[in-house]
Amino acid sequence: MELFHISGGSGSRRGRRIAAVAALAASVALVATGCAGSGDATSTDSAGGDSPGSIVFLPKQLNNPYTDVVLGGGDTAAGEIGFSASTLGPLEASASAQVPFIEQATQEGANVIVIAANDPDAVGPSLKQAREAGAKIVAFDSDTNPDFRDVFVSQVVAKDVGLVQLEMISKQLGAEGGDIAILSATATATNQNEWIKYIEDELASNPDYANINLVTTVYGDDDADKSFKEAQGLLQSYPNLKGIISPTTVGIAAAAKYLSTSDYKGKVALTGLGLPNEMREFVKDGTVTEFALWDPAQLGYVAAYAGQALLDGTITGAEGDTFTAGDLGEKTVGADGIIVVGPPTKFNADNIDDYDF
Ligand code: RAM
Repeated sequence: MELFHISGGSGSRRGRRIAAVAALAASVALVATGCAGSGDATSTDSAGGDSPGSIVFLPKQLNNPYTDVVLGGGDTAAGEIGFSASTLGPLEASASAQVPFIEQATQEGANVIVIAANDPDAVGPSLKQAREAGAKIVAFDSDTNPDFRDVFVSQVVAKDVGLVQLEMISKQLGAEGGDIAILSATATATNQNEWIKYIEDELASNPDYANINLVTTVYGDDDADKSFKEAQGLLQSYPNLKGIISPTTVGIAAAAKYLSTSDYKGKVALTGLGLPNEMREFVKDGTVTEFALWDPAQLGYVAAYAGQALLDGTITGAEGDTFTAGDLGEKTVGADGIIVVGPPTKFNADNIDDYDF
């Protein structure tokens, strides 16, 4: 089992973020050369002996550029708070891949576990054990079954994530509409599945979208190569396809790469959720008109502060609880223990150069 650790650093906020990304790159490089093992944690007390406790970040997978940005924000907040911070996680986003890492975090006595679940239930028994051992559980990015966590930090209201993608594809298809497909992440991912459900519900109920026909949903597993092949396969299976929605940064970048050198460039619309730095070239070359996302660093940042608030008793996860998330100010726990970070942003040729993540 491959295992990674990133120690929480000290120094300036910018320095900490860079350190986290560099450490991540080094860890992945170790795997690439076959040197990775189940190494022990080497967490750093970033408050110099006065740490409020330890926080472990457990993203869906480590080798995903989106994860790097999220962890950068988490590390910044952990440094501000004084948490001893580390990161554990698998290289693939499969349903049960996170379980051994949760168990390890529990054995190491983690006070807070921040997890983006690859499957809402597969992580349940191990999270239950972590809680019994005293850990607070913050889900972020992709929720667990609510029974297994204290709060869920959601980037954007889930329904709005679905609807913004439908609005964009509808605008790009124009009055004619046509057949579309979805290229998603894994089939078990809580976040994508929830967004897709809102897209399907809206397609079925909103007459504005009567001219759009969703023909299939395929899964690239947040693996760039598999996502590329799935995009290629969609156009082979559905030669009349007019558009693709990819609600994953890995999927949309891979589909854009495929379309950009195919005959479908500029003819088949592609939208969804992407990182501006990965999508810039495809916006500039005319493959993609518009896509959306949020600031992933803010997600990690708020999640760490939510962990602190749970640990010091400021919040319990009850609706109406409030806490201060550092520079991002006061956040409120909503229904079902959900904390929303902010609205989505749409990126296109006019504004993409204003963003650097
Ligand atoms: C991918 C992951 C992540 C999701 C983003 C939009 O990086 O699936 O969970 O939030 O896309």
